Amino acid sequence: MERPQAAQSAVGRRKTALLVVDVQNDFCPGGALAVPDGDSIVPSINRLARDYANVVLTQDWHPAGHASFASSHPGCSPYEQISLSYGPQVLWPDHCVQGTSGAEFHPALDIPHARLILRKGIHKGVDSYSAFQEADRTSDTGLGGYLRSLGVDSVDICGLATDFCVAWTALDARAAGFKVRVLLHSCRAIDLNGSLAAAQLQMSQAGCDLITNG
Ligand code: VGL
Ligand code: ZN
Repeated sequence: MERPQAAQSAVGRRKTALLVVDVQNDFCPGGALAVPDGDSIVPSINRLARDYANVVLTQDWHPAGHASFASSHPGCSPYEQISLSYGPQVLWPDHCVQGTSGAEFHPALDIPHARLILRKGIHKGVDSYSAFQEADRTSDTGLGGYLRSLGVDSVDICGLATDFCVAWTALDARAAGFKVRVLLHSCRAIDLNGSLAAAQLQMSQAGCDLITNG
């Protein structure tokens, strides 16, 4: 016998997780690395999240003196690119330092049923835009295995910033074999030297669906 429609869609929803990337004070207006309009996506993310049984929040979570901070490299300024042992690294203002208010989620983010908070960028010498793999491209965060073990085969991604942590997370999710939709209306970008256009091209070339409506 056919399963009822409601049961089918409930199962479908469980197979798709919502990843809410870095909706933190430091990435919102007034924060250390404010993304223009970053806080404007919070209401739509709260609404969106109600439709998902599996929600993962990511949190950029750096120790003081992190390698991605310009202040850790004498003579360097924020938004400059340098070369680290694992490759090129954009330098940022100090942001999302572990335990500070800037690292907390935006106070209006309201997703009490989120089941995992994944902290990334926790190693002093290695950045991690991606929620799946650190910038050395070898250290795994465990997120792929976690999602697989729940039977998740597809991820919808929203949050901050479209052209850095959202994009790297989307590309790594594809590389790990997940279907990927990027909900662009619930993302905002930093857009540094054309980084938004480049990230969108890379994501679509990698087979991510970029969703602009909704
Ligand atoms: C991010 C720059 C540095 C992001 C995190 O969440 O997109 N960008 N750290
Ligand atoms: Zn960071």
